[in-house]
Amino acid sequence: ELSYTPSEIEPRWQEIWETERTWEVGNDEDDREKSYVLVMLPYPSGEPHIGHLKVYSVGDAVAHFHRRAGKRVLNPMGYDAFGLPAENNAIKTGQHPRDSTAKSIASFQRQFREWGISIDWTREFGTHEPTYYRWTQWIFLQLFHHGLAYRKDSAVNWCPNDATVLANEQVVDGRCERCGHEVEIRQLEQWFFRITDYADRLVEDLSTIDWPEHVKTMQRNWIGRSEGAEVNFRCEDLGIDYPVFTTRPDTLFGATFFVMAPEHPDIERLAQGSGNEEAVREYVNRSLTRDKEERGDADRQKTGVFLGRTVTNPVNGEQLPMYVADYVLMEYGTGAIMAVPGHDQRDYDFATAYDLPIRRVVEGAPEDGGDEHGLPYPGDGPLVNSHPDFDGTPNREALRAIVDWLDREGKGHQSVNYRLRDWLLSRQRYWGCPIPIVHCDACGIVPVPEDELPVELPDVEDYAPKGRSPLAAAEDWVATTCPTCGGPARRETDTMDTFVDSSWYFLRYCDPRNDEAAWDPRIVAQWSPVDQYIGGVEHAILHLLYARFFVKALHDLGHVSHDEPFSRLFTQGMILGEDGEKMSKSRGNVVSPRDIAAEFGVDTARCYVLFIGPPDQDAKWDIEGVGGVHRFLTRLWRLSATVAQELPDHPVPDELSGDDLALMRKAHWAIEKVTADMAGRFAFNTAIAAVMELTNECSRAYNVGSPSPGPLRFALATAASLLFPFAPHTASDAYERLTGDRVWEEPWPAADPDFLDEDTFELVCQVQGKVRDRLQAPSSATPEELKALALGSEKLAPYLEGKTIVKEIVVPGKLVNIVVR
Ligand code: ANZ
Ligand code: ZN
Repeated sequence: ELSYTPSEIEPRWQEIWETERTWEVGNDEDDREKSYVLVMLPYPSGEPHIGHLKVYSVGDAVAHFHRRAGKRVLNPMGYDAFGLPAENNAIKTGQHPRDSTAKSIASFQRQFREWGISIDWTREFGTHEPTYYRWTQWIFLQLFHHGLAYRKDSAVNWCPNDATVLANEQVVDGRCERCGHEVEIRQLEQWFFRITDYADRLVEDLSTIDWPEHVKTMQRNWIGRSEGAEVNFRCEDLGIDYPVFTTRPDTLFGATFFVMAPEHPDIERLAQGSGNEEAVREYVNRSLTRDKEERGDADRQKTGVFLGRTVTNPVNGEQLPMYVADYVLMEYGTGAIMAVPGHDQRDYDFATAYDLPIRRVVEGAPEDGGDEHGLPYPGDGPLVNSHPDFDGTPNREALRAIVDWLDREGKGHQSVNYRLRDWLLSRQRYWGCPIPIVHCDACGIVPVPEDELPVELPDVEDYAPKGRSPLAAAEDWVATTCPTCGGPARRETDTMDTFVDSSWYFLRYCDPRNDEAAWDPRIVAQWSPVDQYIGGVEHAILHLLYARFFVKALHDLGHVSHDEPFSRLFTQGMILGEDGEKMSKSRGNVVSPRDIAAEFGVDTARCYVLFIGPPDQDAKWDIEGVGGVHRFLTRLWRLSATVAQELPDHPVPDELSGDDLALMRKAHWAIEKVTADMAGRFAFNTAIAAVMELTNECSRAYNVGSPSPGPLRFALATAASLLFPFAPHTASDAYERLTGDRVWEEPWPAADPDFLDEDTFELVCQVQGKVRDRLQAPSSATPEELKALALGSEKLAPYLEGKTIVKEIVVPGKLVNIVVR
């Protein structure tokens, strides 16, 4: 009895791939089409988990499929080694980040090899290596020289626990994305990338890439492009114009009050002398401690305080009372709004709470809700109660006319607003890429000359965060000379956000050992863009937006020729614990890929994480299912080994019948099914299921002893060949036993149409709209053929006799209706 022993099979094949450097690919083009298949690089903190196994199994299946489809595949690997996870892990375990990172990287490397992932190891790097971050610094300088990296004093998100600033993208529900601590607002000098310059293109170009719709929607919402107008409201008392941003200038005649954000710099001044100073000050102080998400929440009770002043509505001269209220945010628009309670829900809630007038200026009824007057009404319709020139005019038309009028009068203009803010990239942390800048008293901010890069991260004794960067303590390193005047200067001590490192690594993979430049543009052009990018949906906004921005900026600066990094994106779902909860140490439901591999073999683990369900969806771990997959691999391998040993190596005969024909048909059916599942929609689960079906047919045929050796060998070798992208070791072994060949050197199998059952459907045949027959029709039939089929039906004949056919209506794939007279 032959026994399936993954512990023997798997290392044997891994060694062949390793010593023969099977998965390496050079940069010399040949006549094959290129395919850049990339899985997001891991953060090396701790050990790889089951989610890693899944995502790299997905990537590997795609890479293998493309290779065997005749493409030249680039499938590299690296480590996103800087940043908070690595540093926090280091602080927790008391090791220097460099050591703990190196240890984690070694663990990832070992497991990638043990999993048999087909990586081109010659291109590997960690983003913390000076040979890499030298070029991260170089890119920073390119952006700096073109005004796309700048420093400014601003209110920033501060995590007191991690003692660092956070980008807006890293604040979730008012809390630090990493540690969950509540975020505070602090006023600090920080470095920014001018991503807002690219807001329009980042929205528009989404239409040029093949990404899941929900990811595009998340990016669109994050960028939050709004078209509207800026309109000036004058406070006559102070003689100051306060502009507001509105998407609805058509509702200007419905403005009944005016609201400013608590952070608005003029609040104190406005309240002065109103008799309301104390209440205003108290309200402002209270608001500052509330987080933004909560303030923006539509359902929250609206609060505010009267400022004791009015502004003039530019379209009708009405005096509108001014309020301070925390539902208006300082970061958006101008930090002040005109309130139109008749048509905006938040304004309506505020007006009801403070007994302010509500006026309808657009006709129409809301789809749901609204008060007894149908207000607030957010929709479109003709204007009312506005101005004789506009009343009766459709509001969208009036909107344009009103903006033109404002423009002519100098009281406003068309404007586009974005939710997106510039990318705050500086961090007061140790474990990151140093910002290549020095500060000189005489010359100010001076970039480090390119030939002095990299600015290496010095070793420090104490790398724990304490409010200023730990680098500030490395005095020898900080003290330097100014590249411009030669006088004494100080190095910038902040480091870069780790998202900077991962915004260009996919370019470096193309030309990873280049020490003259970040890359050779011709080599990058040859591989780019990434054809298939694979990773977690948690990166839908941050990483994917930043990388798109980098590529567009580098494109504009002439460093790359493409301007979208990832043509196609796949986001994989999570593997949940057996209890349906997210796997976590505290829940005790964590499954370790090493344990599973040790018990069942790597191929079982790989196959199972792909078989568990559609790979873009979350799925529950199920140990029974693991056993099922293991039995399937065992059956396939054993049968292959047995047949290879027992049965002669006959070719498939030309004339086939009975079980032989059935088995050949099944094999070709499986080829077609797996190919379609792989090429179209990443349906690895149904692809594996098809190989299981084919294997079962082979077993059945072998057990009843009916098929000839040729067809059985062919069907089994086909099963192994189709299984290869998912279980490469087992498949290679089975295939070699059956054919003597290496499966990865074989082209992807093609289904022979002669063996494919033609697809049919049920054709409904009607006369005068009444169903008279149902026939099986080939899916490929033309409308003419369908008509002919229906007209030939015996059941229709009595209804057609003696009649004249006036019309035949054909609905392909469904019915034929014959109209007679
Ligand atoms: C009058 C109006 C009437 C508005 C109406 C809406 C509906 P989006 O679409 O998200 O861009 N707004 C402007 N600045 C704001 C701020 N800093 N804080 C809170 N709200 C602000 O939203 C634009 C609308 O949000 C603007 O248009 C403004 O209210 C409000 F029937 O102006 B609107
Ligand atoms: Zn100087």
